[in-house]
Amino acid sequence: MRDWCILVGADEDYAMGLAVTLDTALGGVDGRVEVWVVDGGMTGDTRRRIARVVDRRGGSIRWHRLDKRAFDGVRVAPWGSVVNYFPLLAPSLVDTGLVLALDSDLLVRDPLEELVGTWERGSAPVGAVLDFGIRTVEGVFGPDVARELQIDPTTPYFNSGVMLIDVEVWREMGISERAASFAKEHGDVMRFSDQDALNAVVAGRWVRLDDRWNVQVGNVSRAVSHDPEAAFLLSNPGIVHYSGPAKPWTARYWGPWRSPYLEALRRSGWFDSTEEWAVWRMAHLARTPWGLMTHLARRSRPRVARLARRLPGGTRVISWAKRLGRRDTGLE
Ligand SMILES: [Mn+2]
Repeated sequence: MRDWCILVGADEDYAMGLAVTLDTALGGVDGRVEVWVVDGGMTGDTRRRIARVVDRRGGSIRWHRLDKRAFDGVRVAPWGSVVNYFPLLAPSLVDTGLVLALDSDLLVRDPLEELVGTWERGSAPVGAVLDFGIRTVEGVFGPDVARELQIDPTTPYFNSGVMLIDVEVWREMGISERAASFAKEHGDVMRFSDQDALNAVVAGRWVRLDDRWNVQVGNVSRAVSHDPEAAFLLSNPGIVHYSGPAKPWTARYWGPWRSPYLEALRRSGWFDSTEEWAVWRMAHLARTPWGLMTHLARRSRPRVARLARRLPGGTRVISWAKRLGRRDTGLE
């Protein structure tokens, strides 16, 4: 076993995303990696699927059931959950000196050893990527509150979606305890969850990792038209972070890196069979505007049609699609 491990945390809503994160993360690592999963509420079936994903890639899975009472009263973003605080469990769970804490909305493209290999042990409690949207702590707290909290307002602000945790330094500085109490006491001035609390207590003593290790698609793609660096990042990310409110496994997501994500989901080991994937894909497309129609119009193979018939209203959609198929809509 190596001297670093992966730490993730998710609930039922993010489980599908967790499958893609873990499959793509482990895909680029040779040999065995320990994967700690903080379970914020998953069904037995979901746990079975996640375990399979890790097993297929030769990882070794360790489960930890989140004790929500430990985080009673912390601030949670409206779209988030208390399981977002899973990185705070690093010092009490793992035996390794270095932990890679990953969000469950990632697509890992480059070998993680390249990232882990850059870390200089003992240099800081955390290595992370500068947040592409917020940049400095005053972006969250405002200059006055930041000063009241005794943090320089211009302190760089990191995104917590991809973090290298140096367990010894983190523990010495009491980051977990201090972040948890910050999130309880100062919830009213926070905008997000763990990320704000961690930035407040780390207060700039973090190492900036190369931006390509956490390309936050929402913010980066909005900047593409006026920022050549953003265009470069978006064209070749080491890790894609689907940081916006629409997640890529849902029908609402139409942003960059959509198709590669769905392809990665198909191959992730989440689905029990090709047929289960095909049925899921049909239902997914049916929820997108025009999606199913154009998909069927493009390739109305008998197999696809047979599967579509199983869905409510499937037959109607097929004849609709065939009619539409005579002209190319250019969608999807
Ligand atoms: Mn995220």
